[in-house]
Amino acid sequence: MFRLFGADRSGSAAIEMALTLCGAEYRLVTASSWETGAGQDELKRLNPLMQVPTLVLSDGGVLTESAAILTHLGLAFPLSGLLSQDALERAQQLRALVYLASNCYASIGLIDYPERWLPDAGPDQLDRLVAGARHKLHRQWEVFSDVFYNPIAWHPDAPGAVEILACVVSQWSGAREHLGRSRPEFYASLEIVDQHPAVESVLQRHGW
Ligand SMILES: N[C@@H](CCC(=O)N[C@@H](CS)C(=O)NCC(=O)O)C(=O)O
Repeated sequence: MFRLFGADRSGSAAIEMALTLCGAEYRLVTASSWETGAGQDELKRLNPLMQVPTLVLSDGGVLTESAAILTHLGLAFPLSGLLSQDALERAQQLRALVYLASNCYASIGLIDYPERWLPDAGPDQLDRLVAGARHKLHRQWEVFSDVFYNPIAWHPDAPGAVEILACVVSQWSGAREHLGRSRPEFYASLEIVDQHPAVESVLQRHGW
């Protein structure tokens, strides 16, 4: 039994989708840095960054970082389809997962909390930083589409770790709308991912 620390409309949605594909039992603990409540102290103890998703494994081990969690689940549940059994295809999937986490997801952290990067800045400077990060985020999504929207790395009809993480992270900061304009074919393929039963039910639960 896994325990997943998460919050509505957060990255924990991707791990809910993955656990569903694994057929794994899990208990959801609602907790985050922005909602005070019973779970917050435990989240802070498990993950000093107080970020979600944070996953507690059956032996009590703690996993953070979406790309690491999805990779672990893909390896631990080979029949889930989260990761390919083909080594070369899997290599591209690992590249795509790390790309999403270190580029697109990281930009969201900057957009949500610009004061962590510029603690002494005034509102105008923070607004400029957010606008710049948002522009960079949209460019990062264009590059994701240009590099990974191909038959080796991208399988919208049978979503795995990459499609799931892309589906969730693209919900934020106008990424979907931007892709709809700049990369319409990739955007349409994200909508196919959205319709997979394991994905759709979680999207609905999160109000997306
Ligand atoms: N590098 C982490 C980022 C996780 C993250 O930033 N999660 C957000 C929610 S989507 C969060 O908990 N932010 C709260 C905070 O940083 O205080 C990952 O890939 O999982």
